[in-house]
Amino acid sequence: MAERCCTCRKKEARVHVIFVGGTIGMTRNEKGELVCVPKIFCQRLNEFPTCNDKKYEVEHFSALPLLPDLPYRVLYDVLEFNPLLDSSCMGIGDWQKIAKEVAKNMCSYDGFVILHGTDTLAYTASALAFMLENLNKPVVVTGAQISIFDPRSDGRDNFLGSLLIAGNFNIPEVVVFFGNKLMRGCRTTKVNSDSFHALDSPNLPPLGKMNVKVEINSRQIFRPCTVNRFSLFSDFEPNVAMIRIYPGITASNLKESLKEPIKGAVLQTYGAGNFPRCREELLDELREAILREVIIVNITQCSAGMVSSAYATGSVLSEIGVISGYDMTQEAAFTKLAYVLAKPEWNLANKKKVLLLSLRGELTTNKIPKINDIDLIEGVARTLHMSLDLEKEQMCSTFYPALVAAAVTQGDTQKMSDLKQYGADLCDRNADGRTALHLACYLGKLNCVCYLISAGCPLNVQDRFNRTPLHEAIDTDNHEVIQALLKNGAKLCDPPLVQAELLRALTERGKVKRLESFRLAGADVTLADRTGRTALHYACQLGIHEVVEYLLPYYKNPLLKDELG
Ligand code: ASN
Repeated sequence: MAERCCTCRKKEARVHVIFVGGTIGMTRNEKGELVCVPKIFCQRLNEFPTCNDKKYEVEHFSALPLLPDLPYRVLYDVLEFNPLLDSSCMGIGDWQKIAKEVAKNMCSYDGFVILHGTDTLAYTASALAFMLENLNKPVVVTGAQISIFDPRSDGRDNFLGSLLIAGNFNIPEVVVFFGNKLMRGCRTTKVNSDSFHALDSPNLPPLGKMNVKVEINSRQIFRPCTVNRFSLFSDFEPNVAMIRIYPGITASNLKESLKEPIKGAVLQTYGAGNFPRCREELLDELREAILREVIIVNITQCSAGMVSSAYATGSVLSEIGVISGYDMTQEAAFTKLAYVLAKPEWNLANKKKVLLLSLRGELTTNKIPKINDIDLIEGVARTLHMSLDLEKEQMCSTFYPALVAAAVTQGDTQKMSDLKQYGADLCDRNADGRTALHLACYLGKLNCVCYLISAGCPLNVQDRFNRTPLHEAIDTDNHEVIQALLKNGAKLCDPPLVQAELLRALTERGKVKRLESFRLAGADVTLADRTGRTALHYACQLGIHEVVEYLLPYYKNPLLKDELG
């Protein structure tokens, strides 16, 4: 469940609805044409009892009736854009306006619903997915094929379903809810101009369905492995072209589409990414544009599937430097390219690398999927016929610590990041109060230590023996690990007398390396114990030369040095 807004009453979720335009809220003019009329939507919304529980009044919010199978009653307010737009009139500026409205209200609501025309809804959903970085709340985009005010309309179900999803589920993504299906926003495309299933996600199964039951496939939810705070990046490169290859396309047409000031182009090729390889003059145009640092991304014209280098007609493109767009929709490819091109901190090479990555779950690479730990958990759940969320949760809390520990032992930060993405808490403590960071420090796995620190794991956490990760690093003489811990705020928390006792014990055993580890971690090797004697006293008394030699430079007090002779 999304972290509830602290101002909310228990069991209430607050959703901010942004009405941008589109058929969903249109009415007919005197000529019978569908048009957006300002203010009508909010006024007439009150006519629908399913969208408005009049008995439940809360400030300026409208309330949905409480549904038996969903935990939160959804309260919502509506902001209407001015002007209201048919989505075919929308562009980058409108995406930015929506994103800014979401970002401005991020802390005050549990979720967002964007009411939008269907024609370019998939473009807006993809653009928002990239702009809203490190999103941690649901942003549900929806619309309708028939106005919500017509006697027969898909708009009411789409609106209601979107509100329920935005208020009841922890889905940190921009999603599209349409025709009872919940889909990842940057995977959707408009597929039908007549059907109530106007939008689809051809290359990714739905994230959920609203039939008799509301079923959310939590494994499909994209959870970024980062602890970065939500931020808005609303710049887009406006000079991005979409070029569709067709039989007989001329070199001059292609040249025209790629000419200055174009900075990037989405190339829609045949089938699995095939290009007329025999047309050298077309390849020359692409080569020339790439030389001018134009980034070209290859996607398929087919309504489903991905580009690959199965055919020579496809591999020729990667040979000349065209980037694979894998199975991205045209909407995702276009908005991703415009987003990546606008990033000032990435140079050309980095932009090309980032384009090959899945930033918001918008693409599937053709790497062979391997059976992973998560499949193992799912498999066990299925075998044991576990269906209740509570049972699964209990099983995960048993499995995850062991899997995280195994990943640390293997020094596999990718696995740790996968586990985190699936819900493992990397800061979890076991029965002894020990964390993955204790283990990583003990094993000297510097990469895991750094990963866990960046994932926000507490540094000075004490297990039931009062040992911190720093103690583990000292006891295994992992100096690099000690330094990484200290640099990020770890502290030696033992009282001075305890430290002095330890110094004495190490001295008596001649442990020079451990003394150095202890000193590096912040211990003062000149500390005196209860009797006023220091490690150097004991080293001299016992005649342990290497320890005396090691300690002497740290004893700045010349009198003491003299006295010890
Ligand atoms: N032309 C409308 C729009 O995209 C279509 C719709 O919403 N169904 O705004």
